[in-house]
Amino acid sequence: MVGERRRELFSVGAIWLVVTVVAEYVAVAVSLHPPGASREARIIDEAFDLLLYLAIPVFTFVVVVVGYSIVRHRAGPDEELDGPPIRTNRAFIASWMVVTSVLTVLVIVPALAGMDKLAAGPEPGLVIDVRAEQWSWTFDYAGGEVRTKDTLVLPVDTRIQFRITATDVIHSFWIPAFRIKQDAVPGKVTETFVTAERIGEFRDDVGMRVQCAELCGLGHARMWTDVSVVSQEDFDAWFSSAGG
Ligand SMILES: [Cu+2]
Repeated sequence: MVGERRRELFSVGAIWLVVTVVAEYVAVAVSLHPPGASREARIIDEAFDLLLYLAIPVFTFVVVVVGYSIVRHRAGPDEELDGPPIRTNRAFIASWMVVTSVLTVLVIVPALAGMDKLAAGPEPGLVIDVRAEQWSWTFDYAGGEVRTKDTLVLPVDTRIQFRITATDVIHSFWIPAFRIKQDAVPGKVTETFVTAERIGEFRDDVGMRVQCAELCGLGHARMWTDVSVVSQEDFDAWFSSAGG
């Protein structure tokens, strides 16, 4: 009986190990992220990957144990009695609590380290005031010297501070390719920082857009604006031609 149980534990452990190695390999080999175009996107994708690598063994453990039990221990067609009652297993409970506690602490690490990296950065080289309303975005550059509504034009490799507010209801300022999202709240100014690292625009990548991410009424889904990241020279030329 004990020998049989040991053999089963060994089989389950071996299957778990193999499935986990395969799943980790796939997770490393296949990129799950949509294209990223900012410094912040790299930091957030890194944290996401680390959390995924930590989650895989937990997921495969549950799937393998349940799958093994279903296949190996299903009741036969004539078995109508309940199985033997299981009251408790102190060793299992203790180790389960220790392992899950350690994992819980570990998943905090990439989040804290990532937030630290996001906060660290040079002084912003450009401040843009963002106003959200039903159902459009307005961008004021350098205190209102230049105002745009149709395209958010940004210089590459410059840390930009967005000061965000709303005039009517709560909206959310989200640029998928930059992995940043910040609520736009009436009567309040929220902020977020981003450093675009790739020249490009919406036509190359649908993630390059400001999209409202807080359901704000009938026009919510259409509340989006192109983002265009250009070189510093092109930005300066655009800025002066726009009246700045
Ligand atoms: Cu909105």
